Amino acid sequence: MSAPELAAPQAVATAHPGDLVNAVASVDATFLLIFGISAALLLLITTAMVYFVIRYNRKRHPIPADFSSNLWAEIVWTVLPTLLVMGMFWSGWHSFRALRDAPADALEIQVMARMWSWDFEYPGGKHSGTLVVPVGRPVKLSLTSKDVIHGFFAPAFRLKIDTVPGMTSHAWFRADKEGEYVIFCSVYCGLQHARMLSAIKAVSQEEYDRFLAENPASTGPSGKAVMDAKGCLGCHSLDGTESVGPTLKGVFGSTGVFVVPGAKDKSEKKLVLDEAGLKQVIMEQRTWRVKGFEPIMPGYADQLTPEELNQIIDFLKNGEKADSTGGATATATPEQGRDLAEAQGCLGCHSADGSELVGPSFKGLMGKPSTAKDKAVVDRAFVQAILKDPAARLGRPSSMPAFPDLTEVQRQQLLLYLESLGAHGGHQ
Ligand code: HEC
Ligand code: HEC
Ligand SMILES: [Cu+2]
Repeated sequence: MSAPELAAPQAVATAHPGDLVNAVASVDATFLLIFGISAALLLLITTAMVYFVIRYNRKRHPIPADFSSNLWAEIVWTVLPTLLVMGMFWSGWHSFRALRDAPADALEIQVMARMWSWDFEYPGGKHSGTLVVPVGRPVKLSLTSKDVIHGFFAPAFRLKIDTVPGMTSHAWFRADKEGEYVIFCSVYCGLQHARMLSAIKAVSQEEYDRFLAENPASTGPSGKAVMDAKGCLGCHSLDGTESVGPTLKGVFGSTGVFVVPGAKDKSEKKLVLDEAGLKQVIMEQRTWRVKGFEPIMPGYADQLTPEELNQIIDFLKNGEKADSTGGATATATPEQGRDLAEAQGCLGCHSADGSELVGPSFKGLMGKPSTAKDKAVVDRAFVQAILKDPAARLGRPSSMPAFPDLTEVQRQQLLLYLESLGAHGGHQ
């Protein structure tokens, strides 16, 4: 990654005649104007002062002149400063408007600040920790904060805006040159404030499109559509409520407890509902049934194509936001986990290299005794629990936030990532 540069983006062409002034140029012009006037006044006043000190010292001028008023002097020193101040105000107002009024065709991106990282959400629902934008296109930011007040500061675009919890503020900019521009947090927001860095990455439109497509957030929940069409949703909810059948929310990766209804043998059979398990449950004409439910679910062997089955499993696994482009089931990888840890802000508090930030480093964390009250070893179950409710798992309040909205697949990605950083005392 090349070092973020602070240079002003060049105005290559005014692709948007609507934004009369380029905001960056306008802010700079105001700055120069105010600086110029101040410098001129400083020079003028200092020169006059030195001149008067020499010209009118007591030796040369033993008897002071005595006069009570001078109409012209009063007019000049009232009117001139007023004009100067009004000129500065007019220029400032002009650039303020240029900074405020986003062009109507601007690309809208949601910005969420939190301790101690940035989250950018693009149209369509994709998230990232660095702000990727197409070059030449105006970008409108809607900014807010999850916890305390932060400040979005992108000097290259002369933007500095507070992000306030419970309030949405707006800003816009346009990168006219490809490159990377640094983002700081400008409001002191706690321990890791100084590390709350990110960047605006201005790329070509094609590269931006590719970036968005990399992990399409929701290109239509085709797995869900299949389930709707095949009637699954008549018996199964997706929101956690039980109906005729158990809810399918969070079913992927869970362990189902099955029995054979009416059989003398009351033994239970446990089945992990992963790809293979789900396939069995959905396709086979089963005698064993989820404990506590009626045996009314039909077998779907002759009703679902392998493609459709894949789409359903894909949906159950990844939810609506997952890739559903071709029924190819996405598998969790440590790299996805790393990206997610960055996007979710974990890496603002946890390092990957063994250094201590606010929280313990992820490096070698798995298998280590935790900081929890019961000193339990950090294993998969521990991480799952701490993500859901840190205070409950740790047995005391903590600055580690809860992540209740992660999907099962996302938690798997994070686990794989943690495991990829090695286990405590483990072999590497
Ligand atoms: C007529 C109602 C009905 C329909 C239609 C139906 N199911 Fe079911 N399903 C059930 C019932 C009842 C159970 C629990 C008893 C059992 O194991 O069959 C169940 C169990 C399941 C389970 C196991 C859940 C768990 O928590 O262990 C899965 C997965 C499942 N169904 C998926 C599907 C899919 C996918 C479809 C559509 C292709 C579908 N079902 C259609 C009624 C239905
Ligand atoms: C605002 C800072 C912050 C963020 C963001 C954060 N954590 Fe933590 N985390 C902590 C702190 C502090 C602890 C130590 C718990 C304590 O002692 O209070 C901790 C503890 C943990 C532990 C247990 C380690 C141990 O030894 O007890 C795990 C695992 C963990 N975090 C994972 C994550 C993951 C995964 C994410 C992102 C999804 C995340 N954290 C986001 C601050 C944070
Ligand atoms: Cu901050």
